[in-house]
Amino acid sequence: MEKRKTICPLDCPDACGITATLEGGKIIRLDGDADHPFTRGFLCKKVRTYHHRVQSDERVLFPQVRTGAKGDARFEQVSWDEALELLASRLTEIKREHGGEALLPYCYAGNMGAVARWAGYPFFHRYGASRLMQTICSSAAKEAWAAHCGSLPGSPPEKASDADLILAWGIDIKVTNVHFWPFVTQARRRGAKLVVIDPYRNATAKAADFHLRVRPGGDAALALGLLKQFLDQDRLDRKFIEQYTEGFDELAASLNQHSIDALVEDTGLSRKQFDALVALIAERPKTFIRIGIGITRNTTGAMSVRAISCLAAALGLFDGKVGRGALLMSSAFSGDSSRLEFPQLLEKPTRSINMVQLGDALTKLTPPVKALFVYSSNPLSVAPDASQVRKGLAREDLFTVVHEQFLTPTARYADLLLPATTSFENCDVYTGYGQFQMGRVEPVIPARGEALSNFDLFQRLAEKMGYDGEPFRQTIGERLDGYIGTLRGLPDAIRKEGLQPGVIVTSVNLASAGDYSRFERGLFQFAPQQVEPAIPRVLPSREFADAELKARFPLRLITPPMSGLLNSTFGERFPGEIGTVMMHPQDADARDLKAGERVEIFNGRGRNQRTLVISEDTQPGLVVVQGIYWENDASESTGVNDLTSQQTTDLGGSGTFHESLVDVRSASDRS
Ligand SMILES: Nc1nc2c(c(=O)[nH]1)N[C@H]1C(S)=C(S)[C@@H](COP(=O)(O)OP(=O)(O)OC[C@H]3O[C@@H](n4cnc5c(=O)[nH]c(N)nc54)[C@H](O)[C@@H]3O)O[C@H]1N2
Ligand SMILES: Nc1nc2c(c(=O)[nH]1)N[C@H]1C(S)=C(S)[C@@H](COP(=O)(O)OP(=O)(O)OC[C@H]3O[C@@H](n4cnc5c(=O)[nH]c(N)nc54)[C@H](O)[C@@H]3O)O[C@H]1N2
Ligand SMILES: [Mo]
Repeated sequence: MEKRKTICPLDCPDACGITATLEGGKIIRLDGDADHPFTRGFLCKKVRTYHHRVQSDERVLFPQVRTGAKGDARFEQVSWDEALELLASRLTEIKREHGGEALLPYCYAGNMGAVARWAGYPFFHRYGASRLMQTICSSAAKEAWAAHCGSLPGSPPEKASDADLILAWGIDIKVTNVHFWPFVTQARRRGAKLVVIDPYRNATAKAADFHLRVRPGGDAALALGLLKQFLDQDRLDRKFIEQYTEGFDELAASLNQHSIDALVEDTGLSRKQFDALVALIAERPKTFIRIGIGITRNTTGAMSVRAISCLAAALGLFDGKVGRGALLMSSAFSGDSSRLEFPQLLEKPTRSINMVQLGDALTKLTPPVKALFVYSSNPLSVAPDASQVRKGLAREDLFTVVHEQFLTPTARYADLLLPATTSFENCDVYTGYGQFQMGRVEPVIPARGEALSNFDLFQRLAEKMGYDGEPFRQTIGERLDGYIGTLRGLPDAIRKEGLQPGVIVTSVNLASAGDYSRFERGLFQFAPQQVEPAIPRVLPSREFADAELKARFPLRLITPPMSGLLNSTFGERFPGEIGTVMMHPQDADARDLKAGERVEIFNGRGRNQRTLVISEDTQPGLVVVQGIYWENDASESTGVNDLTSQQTTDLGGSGTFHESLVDVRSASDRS
C-alpha cells in the first residue's frame, strides 16, 4: 500500500487536502489530509468516494464523433489524431468563413486547478475567439465586496472559533462549506451562538441556535436596518469609522431618511426577531459574519453583500481583533493571471459574451456563434434558461466540442466528444476560496484510457493548428512555475526555492491586525463612487417584484445546492432521479397537492418535475429545489435550470438562480 497526497479540485470553498491510498496501481481509499490545517483529516461524503468516479467504467475514455441526431449521444470512436485533425480543420474553416469570434469557449471551474481552469485561454486568444465572461458564480459577490473593501481578503475562518456570535448569512455551511463547521462547534462549546439568516430552514439552520427566515432578497434591508439601529443607539465602532473609513456621513444621512420599521418590514422578519438579533450583536462584540455567495444570486444580490460589508465595517469587525471578522471569499494568494491566460496573444479585442446568457448567445446573437468549445463545465445543466441552451445545442449549423470525463447532458449534444483526465491524473496548483491554504500536486495515477488533461489537449491542438509562441512551447511545469512565482501571499522562501508537490502553504497570520492598506486609499469606502448607487440602499427586485408575472406564477423559487451533488458534478450517481421540491403546507393545500407525489414546477420559460416535500421549513409562497440533477429523459425530466432566467445581478453580471417565479401542479394533470 502506498499513500499519495493531492488536493480536491472541486468548486467549493474548502479545497481539501486529500490522502489517497493506492494498492496495485489503483486508488482504494481517500481520506482528508490530517496535516492540512483546514481539512483536518476529514472529507465530505461526496469526495470520500471520489475515487469511484475517477476509476468508473462510465468515464469517457477515448475521442468520439457524433453519428446520431444532436442530443442522442450516439458516437463512434476515432483516434486522437483523427479527432485533432477534424477539430483543427473545422475551426480553421469556421474562422475563414465567419471570423474568429464565431468560436465561443465555454468553461468554468469543474476543476479549480489554476492551469486546468485557464488552459484553453492561450489557444482561444491566439485564434481570436469571442471572450467568455466567467460570471456564473461569484462575480457579483466579488465586485460588491471590492467596491467597499478594495482588495482586502476575507477574515480567516479560524477566527470564528473565538467568536461569541456567528452569523451564517446566506450560506448552508453544513452542505457547501463543511470544514467551517468545526470552528462553529468550537465556538459554541464556549457559549457562542449561531444565527442562520436564510429564506428556508436549511441543514445549517436546523443545527443553529436561531434561524431568521428572511424574505429572499431582504438582506440589504436587514443589514441597513441593523446599521441604522446601532447608529441610533450610538453603538457603532466610532474609532474604527473615523480612522479607517470614508463616506460614513453620507450613508448615515441616507439612513436617516428611512424608518427602522420600514426597513424591518422589508426583511420579512418580525420586529421581535429583529430586536432579538440587535440584542445578540450588541451583547456579543466578538461577532464573525460568514457571508455566502447564495445571497447574491438574485437581482439585488450585490447590494446585499454591499450592505453587509458596511454593517461589518461600522461594527469595526475588520479590526483584526480576536473572534471578529467577515468572510465572503478568502482571496488569498492572488497571482498574475496573464501567466495562465496570455491575453497578449489576442490581436485585437473580441466581443465578450456573458456565460449566464448562453441561451441567447446560441439562439439570438448576430453574427452567430458557429462553434462552441466546452471544457470543465456542463452548461446544459448549470446555465439558466436551459430550454434556450438546449435549442442552441440542437442547431445543425453549430459545431460543438465537449471535453469531458462523463457523458453529461451537454456532452450528449457534442459533435466531437473528447476524453478528459481527472485532477488525480494531473499536475496543478490549487488555492481555496474559503480558507488560506494552497498546494501543488502531481498525478496520483496515470491518465486513464486516452484521456488528456486540459493543458495537453490545448497544447496538442495548438500544435495541429501550427501555433507558435511561448505558451504553446511550455511544459506544464513551466506554466505552473511561471504562475506560482507571481503569487501574492506566498512566503519568500517558497517563492525562491519553488513550491514542492504535497506541501500545504498557509498565508494566514491570525495574530495580525487587519491589513488596511488593502482598502482603497487605505480606507474602507461606505459610498464608493465607482458603483451605482454609490450609497447602499434597498433596491427593488426584478422578477420577484413583477406584478404581472406574479399573477401568473405566484410562487418564488430558490435553487440551492444539495449535499450529494457539486453543481451538476456527480450527476451520474443519480440516474433517473429527479430530486425534490419543498413547499409550505399552505401552498400545497391551496393546490390540493400531496406529499410524495410527482409534481411539475413550471413558468413561462420551462418546467421541471420533482417529488413533492411539504414542510414548514420553507415559508409560504417560497418553493425550494435543491440540486442540479441531470435531465435524463427529454420528455419528462428537464433540469431545474429550465425554470431560471438569463437576468443578471445588479452588479457583476452573475446568475440570478434564486429569483424565479413559478407555479406547481400535479405531474398527472399537466395540460
Ligand atoms: N454539496 C455541495 N457543495 C457545494 C456546491 C454544491 O453544489 N453542492 N456548490 C459549490 C459552489 S460552486 C458554490 S459557489 C458554493 C455556494 O455555496 P453558498 O455560498 O452556500 O451559496 P448557495 O448554496 O447558492 O446558497 C446558500 C444559501 O443561501 C440561501 N439563499 C438564497 N437566496 C437567499 C437570499 O435572498 N437571502 C439569504 N439570506 N439567503 C438566501 C439558500 O437558501 C441557501 O441555503 O458552494 C459550493 N459547495
Ligand atoms: N439552478 C442553479 N444553477 C446553478 C447554481 C445554482 O445554485 N442553482 N450554481 C451555479 C454555480 S455557483 C456554478 S459555480 C455553476 C457551475 O457550473 P459548472 O462549472 O458547469 O460545474 P459542474 O456542474 O460541476 O460541471 C463541471 C463539469 O466539468 C467536468 N470536469 C471536471 N474536471 C474537468 C477537467 O479537468 N477537464 C474537463 N474538460 N472537464 C472537467 C465535470 O465532469 C463536470 O461535468 O453552476 C451554476 N448553476
Ligand atoms: Mo459557484
